[in-house]
Amino acid sequence: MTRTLVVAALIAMASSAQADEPLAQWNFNSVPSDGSTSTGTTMPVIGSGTAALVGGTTATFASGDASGGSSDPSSGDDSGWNVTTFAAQGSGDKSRGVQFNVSTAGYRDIVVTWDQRHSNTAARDVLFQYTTDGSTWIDAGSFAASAGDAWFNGRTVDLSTVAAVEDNAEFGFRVVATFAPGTMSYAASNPSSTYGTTGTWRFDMVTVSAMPIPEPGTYALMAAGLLAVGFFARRRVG
Ligand SMILES: [Ca+2]
Ligand SMILES: [Ca+2]
Repeated sequence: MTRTLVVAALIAMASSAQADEPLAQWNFNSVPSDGSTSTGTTMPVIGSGTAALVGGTTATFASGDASGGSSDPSSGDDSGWNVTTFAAQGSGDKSRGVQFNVSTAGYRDIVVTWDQRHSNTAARDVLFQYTTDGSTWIDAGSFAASAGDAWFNGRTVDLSTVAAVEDNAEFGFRVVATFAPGTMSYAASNPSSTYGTTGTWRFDMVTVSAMPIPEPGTYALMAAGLLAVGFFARRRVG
């Protein structure tokens, strides 16, 4: 085997040992299942973390299957977190929505995905913010609904190039309503509707994916492997 092939094999081994995995996930479905979409939980179904309302929003649980549905494979007792009581028109830009806190200690390559239903009168424009210290919020992604009464599944913010969110017990993110770009007012999700504070955003399958940071021993093994490859390559040449 050539040195290049051995190095490639070692890298492949290292990569396959660190597949991206869900560090935390919320599906908002009752545990145990109770046959009612108007009941659910804000406890994560995978991993640990907290879900909270931000800025004065309120929430109930409602169907994750209706209006086309989220990507939650559950059906029947499939709930979403139904958030309302948004800011009055022209006020509270970036102030109301939801917040999730998940420690990324021991993990890197953080990617956040979620499904989100917009009601007709809910804010069209969505801002994703993250924190690395629990108090300062950094804008990192924006989304706009193209319709109302519709789910937008798989919204994704890839933070894998942001070193500060890795291995950080203070990591958290928010999804908040924001003014239409270049204006001082909210646009409605349905272009034929008027923005209203009682519009709803419904969340499902909120997921933080990450890769485990290799233990120091893994690096040592890889280094030893690479050294051995170099040693044998040199012996062959010599
Ligand atoms: Ca339920
Ligand atoms: Ca669900």
